[in-house]
Amino acid sequence: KNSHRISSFIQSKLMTAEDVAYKLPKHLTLGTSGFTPAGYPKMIVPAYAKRIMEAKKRSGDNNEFSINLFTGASVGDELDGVLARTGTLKLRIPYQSHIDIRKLINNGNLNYIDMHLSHVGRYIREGIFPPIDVAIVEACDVTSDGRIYLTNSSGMSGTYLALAKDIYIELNEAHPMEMKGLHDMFLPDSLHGRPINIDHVDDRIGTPYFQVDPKRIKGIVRTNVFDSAKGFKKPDDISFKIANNILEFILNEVDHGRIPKELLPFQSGVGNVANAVLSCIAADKRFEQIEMYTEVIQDSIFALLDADKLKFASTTALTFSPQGQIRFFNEINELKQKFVLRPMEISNHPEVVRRMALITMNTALECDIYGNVNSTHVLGSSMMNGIGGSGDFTRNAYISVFMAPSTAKGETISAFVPMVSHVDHNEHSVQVMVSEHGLADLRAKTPKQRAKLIIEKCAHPKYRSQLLDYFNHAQKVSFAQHTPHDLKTALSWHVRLQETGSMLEGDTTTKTATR
Ligand code: 0RQ
Repeated sequence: KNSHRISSFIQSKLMTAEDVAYKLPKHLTLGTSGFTPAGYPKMIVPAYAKRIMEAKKRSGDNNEFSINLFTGASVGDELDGVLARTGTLKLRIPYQSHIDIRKLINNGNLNYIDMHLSHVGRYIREGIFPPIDVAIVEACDVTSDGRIYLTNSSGMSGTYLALAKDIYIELNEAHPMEMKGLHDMFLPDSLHGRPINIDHVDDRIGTPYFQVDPKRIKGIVRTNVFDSAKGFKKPDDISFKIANNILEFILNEVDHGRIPKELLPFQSGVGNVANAVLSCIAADKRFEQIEMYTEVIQDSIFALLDADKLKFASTTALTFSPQGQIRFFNEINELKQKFVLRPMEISNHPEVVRRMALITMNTALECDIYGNVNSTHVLGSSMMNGIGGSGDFTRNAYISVFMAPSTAKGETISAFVPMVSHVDHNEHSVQVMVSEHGLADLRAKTPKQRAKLIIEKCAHPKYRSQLLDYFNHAQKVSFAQHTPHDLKTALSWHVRLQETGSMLEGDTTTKTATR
């Protein structure tokens, strides 16, 4: 554990989490640091939740408090969990992955606006969303002239610090002072802005801190806690197969001169498959050094570092397990040269993403035979996490790849369906679809050619003939032949899943509908 030098400025602002909890308004729009879940505040909000619960007990009034919670992306239980359990959350933006928040959303008890992360700042600056009353941001240092040095994520911190009426800082001493210098703080102009001059993954255009008028900092709470990111799970066989299919595709693109030999920067989402891709690159002699331009870096980066294959990584969060955090902090001086943390308004900005010429790799819940992807809604209605940055990156990618295991829930669900029950990424943006069975290169293909490829290459053998039957039948009854559909049965797989617990025709082994 580190012990920070507490300056007289910090000393003059010190408060306990409980002190702050009693200063926060009862009706609050709160903007916090934190992204997937890294660098989020961990002490003040649990104290505030305690205050709310005590007040509720005393008065029995459920409407005495109401909270809108704005973050960068998903945050830990100390923020999403404790607030969800107070029953006072009214609005949550823009991305979450907490079980209690998800329950509230899907029971219809919490307004959730699922949006492209690159749009969030604008919506707040322009007053489309309510203004930020209070920003609570985790930092590793604060200076008397108001320079705030962030911790494991950048997310929306800069924007909330710029816009909030009051600022509270959690000074987290678990982070070494050497974290200073990792961040590159720069916010875009509104409307006709200056170009964002990032030409290379490692370009810096801002400052390592975000500066505010120190008078706006109303209090500083000392903490010493790690982020609650889960431990690193070794990718499974299916993830490795998907990863290998992607890498073979990339090498083939290099052979055809469409990707340079030194490759292009990678963006990858969170989860098993994303980790497997990096593990495979680390182990595969055909790959030398790679660059990342992404939102989230997980523990799988260490395999690349150990193989000396990481040239540079630009991200908005370092989402490490406790072991990963310890390793990163121990090697911070060395590793600092290879990382930059950017605000998500920059990391996800279409202008920069397009200029970076990225190979993007994100995960689909389901994909239809024509290449439309659903990443967010189970059975068209139940929110999983949110679109996050996947749309920002996909739409502006040099090559956009979507990956999915071909089935879910013990093969009762096919990830490849006649028509997706919700569209996040449409057929015009999805260029490559891949499962453990193979890869469908959808570029320059007509809808009917795409359908054949997706069924043949990606679908699970168990569902292939059922998909072909649909496709053949659709061509017979469709209103027109460009993108043939039978509108009567296009969503029948989802209806069957809801009614019988399986998408498979004649499957009598399951009875419970999946939620
Ligand atoms: O549920 O654990 O209960 O079995 O969905 O699926 O396979 O564990 O995959 O953790 O990578 O999540 C799309 C949700 C995938 C994620 C999604 C069930 C499956 C399992 C999770 P169980 P896996 P992952 C960077 C980019 C959108 C945002 C994004 C996501 C659970 O990747 O949120 O990409 N993406 N952001 O069983 C019903 C289906 C299903 C299904 C899988 N068709 N129907 N359930 N599952 N397919 C990050 C940010 O932007 C911040």
